[in-house]
Amino acid sequence: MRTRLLVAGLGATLTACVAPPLATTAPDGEADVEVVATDMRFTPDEIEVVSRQPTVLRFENAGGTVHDLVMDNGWESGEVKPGQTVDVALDPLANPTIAWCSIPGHRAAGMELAIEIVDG
Ligand SMILES: [Cu+2]
Repeated sequence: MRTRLLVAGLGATLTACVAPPLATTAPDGEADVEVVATDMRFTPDEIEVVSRQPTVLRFENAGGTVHDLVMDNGWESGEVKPGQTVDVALDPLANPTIAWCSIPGHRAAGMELAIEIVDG
């Protein structure tokens, strides 16, 4: 499987690539959707993405502990430290799904994010 995570800073060097980089980068450009993680929820707890389009999700951790986002298709944001904001590229999605925080206990405590699909 292709590596989807890059350390902050590498993203800028990849902008010349033909395919959009699937990368976690420091926020610099436009994000399509924004989610703020606190302890223990995502705000909003539901987002909409355009069907079959790549989406840039700005993920801010305003909580006091590490959080992340994962999906059952194997996608993961990587850990985001308290106070850190990253832009993460979501794979194109065709069906609604749920993302959640994989830190032990966090999903059970409420850290789920519903992802709804809208037509472009
Ligand atoms: Cu968490």
